[in-house]
Amino acid sequence: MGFSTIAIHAGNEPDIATGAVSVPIYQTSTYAQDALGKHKGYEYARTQNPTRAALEKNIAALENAKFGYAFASGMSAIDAVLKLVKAGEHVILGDNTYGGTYRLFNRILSNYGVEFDLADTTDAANLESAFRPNTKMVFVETPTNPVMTVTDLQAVSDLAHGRGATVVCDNTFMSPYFQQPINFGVDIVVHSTTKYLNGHSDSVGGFVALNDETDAEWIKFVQNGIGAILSPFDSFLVLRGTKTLAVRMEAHDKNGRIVANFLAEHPGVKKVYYPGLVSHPQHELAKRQQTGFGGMVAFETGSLDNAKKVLEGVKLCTLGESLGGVESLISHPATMTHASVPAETREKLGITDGLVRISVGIEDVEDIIEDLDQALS
Ligand code: P1T
Repeated sequence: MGFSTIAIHAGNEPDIATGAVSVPIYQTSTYAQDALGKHKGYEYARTQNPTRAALEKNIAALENAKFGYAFASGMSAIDAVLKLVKAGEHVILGDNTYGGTYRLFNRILSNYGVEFDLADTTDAANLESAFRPNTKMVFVETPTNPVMTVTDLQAVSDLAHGRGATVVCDNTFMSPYFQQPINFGVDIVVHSTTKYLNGHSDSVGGFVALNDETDAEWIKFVQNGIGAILSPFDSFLVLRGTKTLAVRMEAHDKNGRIVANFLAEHPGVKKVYYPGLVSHPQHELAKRQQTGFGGMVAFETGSLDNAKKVLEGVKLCTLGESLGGVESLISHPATMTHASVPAETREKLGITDGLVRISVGIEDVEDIIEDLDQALS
């Protein structure tokens, strides 16, 4: 079956009780039991909820995974995956990830004995030297937030599996429409569903998709045991969002390419970070691994002053955190999404004070270009 057919139908069977075509929001905290130990498969809503179960089936299918679990946020999904790692074990973390992911390792997990090192995962040799005897996991984002570097998922998976490590990929920027990491050997896929999967900037959520049954049992145990579950209403919203994922991603991609090319030629822009540009150092890899380039574009304005002029000069694009919604959002990674990354690491990665990030929406692209043009001038 094709992607859109799966997106529209997986998990979306008509409601057994009423025939409702749209999965109802089962807004309940508990379920009546027929007799002691006799129930319909639902005992308590932290443990099971039919709306959440429908979404879990849906996104797992889109990621080509057997199992899927929906969480209260992208961060809680990532945290649940890190519960596969014990004190004294080691994780290799891609050196550019969402700032909150870095903060989770650096400020929280480190307090519980989880060891980690940053590595430039775009370079296999570099990655190889980061392995330690106790390395349990390699965690990458591709393309990365915000400088859009691309990691070769098959190469990383081959290397990590040779060392007995699990590979996790944050697929938030591509969504399963443009990239299915499991097809390249990745073991676990995580998402912030807050972004493209929901797509309308009106819900915060996260997802874990995987094939290994033992790890899946543990993730499910953590989901219930810690309780950072996605609510029935948010599950409904994301389930509604994924039905149009294909058409939205096509539109984001079309606009993203046009905006990236416009910026690349603009005299006020020093550098553009977008894997769809032939000038991107990993353009060929991106073409191989992704079926599109998406709507995330970052660009260098040269200084904080220039960045401020753009960020405060836009009229259509909204200055704000987050991404992946239908509306164009513009942000300043150094002081917003990546403020928790040390200044010298930011500088090394290209997350300068002059860097601006746009989540290109699906408005008429001429209007987005006109807005950026007037802000840049
Ligand atoms: O915000 P939350 O749903 O908890 O997701 C965290 C997260 C995880 N992974 C990636 C790649 C992300 O970009 C994010 C959240 N990012 C932003 C809020 C942002 O503006 O970049």
